[in-house]
Amino acid sequence: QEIESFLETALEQDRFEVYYQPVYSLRKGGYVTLEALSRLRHPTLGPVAPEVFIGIAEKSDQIARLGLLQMRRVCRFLKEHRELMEQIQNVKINLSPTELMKSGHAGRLIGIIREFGLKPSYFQFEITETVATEYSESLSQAAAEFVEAGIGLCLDDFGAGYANLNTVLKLPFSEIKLDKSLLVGICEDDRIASFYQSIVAALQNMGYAVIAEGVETPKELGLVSRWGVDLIQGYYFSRPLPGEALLSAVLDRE
Ligand code: G
Ligand code: G
Ligand code: MN
Ligand code: NA
Repeated sequence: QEIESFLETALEQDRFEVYYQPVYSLRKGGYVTLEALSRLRHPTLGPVAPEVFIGIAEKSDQIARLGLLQMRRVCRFLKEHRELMEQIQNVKINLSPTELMKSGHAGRLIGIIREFGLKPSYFQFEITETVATEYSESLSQAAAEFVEAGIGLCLDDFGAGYANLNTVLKLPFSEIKLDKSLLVGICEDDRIASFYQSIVAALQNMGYAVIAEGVETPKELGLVSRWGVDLIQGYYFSRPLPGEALLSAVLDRE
């Protein structure tokens, strides 16, 4: 409850931050995309976990307001750093079910991108499989608007709960992000390793680009790369970083 009113103040005063976690392409040998992740700091309690404030915000209109604020923040950052945009293919933004089912929200997000003079195709929206499960007319309509505008869709957290063929087929995803929980045990248990490898093969055979999330160790990296995964997001390469640190991490690599 205390966090709820703190959230309200943070929204009114635009006090959220955006961190960026770069995604590495093994084939290209460099970072090719970024995921924007919201951060919030309480003056006395310290950092509030995104799981906590996103969860609370999703219970009301707050999540849509947060989505619009963060969209502006990301656009402002990109506009100020054109050199980053030349290096990176797109930026991934997380969207919640509730905000997508709100009528007019998709159009407002696209409107912000255009207002900043940026290309919609420079963005990719991440939707969690739980979202895709709570399938609705308004969700598919929002997805169609995004695709029409040239915005790509990524199925987030695949394997964390509701992974099945229907979830994958429901919306026009171009990319699928394998949840970090799927990596647990791949180095120790051949069956778990086979499972991960098979999911990668199945999704790639269906035409999806696959991202391995949560890669932390050289051993994990070695395995997923042998299994044909090109896109790697994880602490092995980089944690989520504040804007300035992200710029030096991505631009220094050339
Ligand atoms: O780094 P991490 O703890 O940031 O993120 C936790 C979860 O919070 C992620 O699964 C991510 O999808 C979600 N998340 C982070 N930022 C945002 C945001 O701005 N909007 C939405 N809807 N979800 C977010
Ligand atoms: O939206 P999503 O749940 O995909 O957000 C990614 C989450 O995964 C963020 O909370 C981010 O901080 C976290 N994450 C990214 N890479 C790693 C990693 O290598 N290890 C762990 N433990 N978490 C990671
Ligand atoms: Mn995500
Ligand atoms: Na995820």
